[in-house]
Amino acid sequence: MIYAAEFFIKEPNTTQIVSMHQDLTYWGLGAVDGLVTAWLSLSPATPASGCMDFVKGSHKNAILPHTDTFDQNNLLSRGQEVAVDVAEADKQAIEIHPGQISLHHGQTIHGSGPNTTNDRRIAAVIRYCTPQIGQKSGATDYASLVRGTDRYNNFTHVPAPAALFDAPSLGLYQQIRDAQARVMMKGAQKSTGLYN
Ligand SMILES: O=C(O)CCC(=O)C(=O)O
Repeated sequence: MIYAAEFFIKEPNTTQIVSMHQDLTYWGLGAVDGLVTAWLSLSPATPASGCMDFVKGSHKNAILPHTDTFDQNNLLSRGQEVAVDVAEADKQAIEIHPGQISLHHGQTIHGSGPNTTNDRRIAAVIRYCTPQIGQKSGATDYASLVRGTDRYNNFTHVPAPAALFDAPSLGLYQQIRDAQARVMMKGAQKSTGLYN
């Protein structure tokens, strides 16, 4: 199933970063193996343009405590940062080029630096999950079946949009976003503006 699809765009010569974090921290899905992010590079992702840095083997950790920084310079919803010191030597920059993907587990510690180049750094991110996992907070959660059969019914199935920007699909998108934001922003003292 596709759990989420989004763009991570850094404009040329900007300071925005993604702090080191584990994706599963605030998603309400628990510590699960059944979720992987495919990060598709649509422009060169290099150390200079702010490619992702990963901590090798870090997916074997539990979900670690995170601190909300609410830093406007951070592309994450609450500016969350893993509350452990990650040594520079433990970060592995993964340089990839248009058409290539990297895959990361939901507990892998990762982040990225600023884009210091004259080109946009653009990634299309697709988060795939197995139907066995599901929202643990009790809230309704959503995913799109892309192959096989869902025998678990943990997610409300999202159909493909009937047409580009058609009103019912946009309405459903807003409903999904609101539901996921409520889980993701639970307990947050404020917002970085990504979710109201
Ligand atoms: O695009 C980035 O720099 C970070 C993306 C990210 O954290 C993710 O896809 O989980």
